[in-house]
Amino acid sequence: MLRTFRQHDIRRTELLDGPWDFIKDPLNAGVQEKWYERFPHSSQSLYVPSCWNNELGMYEYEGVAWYRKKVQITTAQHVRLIFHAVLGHSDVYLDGRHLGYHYGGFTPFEFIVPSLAAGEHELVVRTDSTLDRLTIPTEQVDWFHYGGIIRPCELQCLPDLYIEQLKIDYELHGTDADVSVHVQIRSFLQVEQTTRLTLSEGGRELDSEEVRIDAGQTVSHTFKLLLPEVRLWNVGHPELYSFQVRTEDDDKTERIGFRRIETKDQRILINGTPVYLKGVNRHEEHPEWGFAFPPKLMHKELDIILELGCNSVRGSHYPQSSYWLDLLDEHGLVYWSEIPIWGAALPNETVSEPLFQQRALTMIEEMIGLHVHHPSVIFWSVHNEIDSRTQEAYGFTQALVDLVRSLDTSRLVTYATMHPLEDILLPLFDVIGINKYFGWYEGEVGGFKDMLEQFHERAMRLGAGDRPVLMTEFGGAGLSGDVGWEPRLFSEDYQAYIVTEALAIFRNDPRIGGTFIWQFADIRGDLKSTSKNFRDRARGFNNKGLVNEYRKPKQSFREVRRIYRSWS
Ligand code: ADA
Repeated sequence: MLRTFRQHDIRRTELLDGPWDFIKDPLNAGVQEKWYERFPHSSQSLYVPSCWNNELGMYEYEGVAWYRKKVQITTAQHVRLIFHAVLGHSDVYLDGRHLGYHYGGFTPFEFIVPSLAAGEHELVVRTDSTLDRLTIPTEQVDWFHYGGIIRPCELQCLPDLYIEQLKIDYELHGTDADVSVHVQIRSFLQVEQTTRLTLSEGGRELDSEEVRIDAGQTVSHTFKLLLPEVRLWNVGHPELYSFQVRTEDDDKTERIGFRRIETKDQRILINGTPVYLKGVNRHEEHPEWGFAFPPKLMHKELDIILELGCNSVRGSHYPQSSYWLDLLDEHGLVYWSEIPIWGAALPNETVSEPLFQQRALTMIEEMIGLHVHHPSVIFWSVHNEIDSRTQEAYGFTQALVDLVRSLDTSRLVTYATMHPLEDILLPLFDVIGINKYFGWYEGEVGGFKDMLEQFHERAMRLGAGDRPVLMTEFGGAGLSGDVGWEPRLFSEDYQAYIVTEALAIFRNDPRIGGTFIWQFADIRGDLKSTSKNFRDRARGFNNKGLVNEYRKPKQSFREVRRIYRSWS
């Protein structure tokens, strides 16, 4: 399931979930041997969506793999094929014809196939999960980068005139909203055609317009309306509005929430009121499902996060499922969305490489396209822990930030720095996130105080003293079940000690606007990276979760619950 609500009442859509033929291609022979025309006999089938690393014998497999699905089309029709997320490089073939290539991992891409004949068709996908120095993330990364088609593949049947895009913008004046609903309609016809376009909200018709579309063209139409006294979305007050656009043969629904995000005097304001963020870092990962995290579990995840007393989640370190964001919208939690640039071990030269930069820009564009209507999203984050002390980083970051601002000015642009005392990027951002591990990687947990003093003073000098500062990562590992009488390294007790001490320090610093504990749940680590860089990862896991990988609470969970719930 993709969303918690219906996006189409008229358009026919089908998820191609279920078993697909599957074959590994470790020697990369498939393209040469034209497997997209003659798919080799495969005894294996794999459920889609899933990650292949959760299957027997494939725990560590990184590389190329092929998928095939037979698709039945009952009558000739225009078809839209949407891949909601495939990890790494993907090439898609339909009946032996190359439809296109996509690089990414956590955002959708699509192909339109006009007038597809009735009958059986063969859909083949070649994927390559290999990480290298120019992939995002690169080969040095602190999570297990699974492979596979991790979110559903969707087949939509399109009418001759179809709604290609629906984008909703608004401006608030008090509680009155100036709303613009931008609709793009595309025609497959050889002749000019008119259609009636109708806009409604929550089932109530708001406007209707006759639109003319030239043969084979796309036309844009914007509905402008003033909605007086809208109910505002806020933390804990999830007021939502569903806008539907329909033609005679097609429709699309998008859901938004009205709220105003600003910063003032180091505070984040939602609808003019400061909010202190009580959050966790969440990887969308589970030992049985990898990144193909099932919606049912998201409901439980949300319950646990609410039980903890959180009002916000950082989506570390990549765009997470729309279904998850729907749940956050519906429960009034704030979300931080970011692309998977994980920089702690990123060489400086990499950020200047044109291919790497292009991939990052595309990922930003796709992330914003995916999440732009969710009221829960109030941060767009452009990278995590790159070497923010260098001119290379400055140039690269400037380009990313400019792109975000050209696409969306209604949210805050941010990042997470691991060099708070030497970082030269601070003035580029609306909000600054700090990742630091006193009590774990460096010194005593009390070291946060001194670091923050120096940081605030430096931010002031650099002209960024008014920016809200969030503690976006801090914590330590606690092996689930390892408890004792004193807080030994790696025990649940020591982890709970670090986290509680750190939270007390941050809460006492009036210049900190929120805390995101690293991390919500234990996650599987990447062995290639782990063996080189992360020798402290017992079990091959990053054990800094407040709950273990099966979401069983550790002592730190109970301590944080007590603290977060006591903070108003
Ligand atoms: C970094 C990084 C996280 C994780 C963490 C850790 O700050 O952003 O992804 O690797 O450190 O556990 O060391």
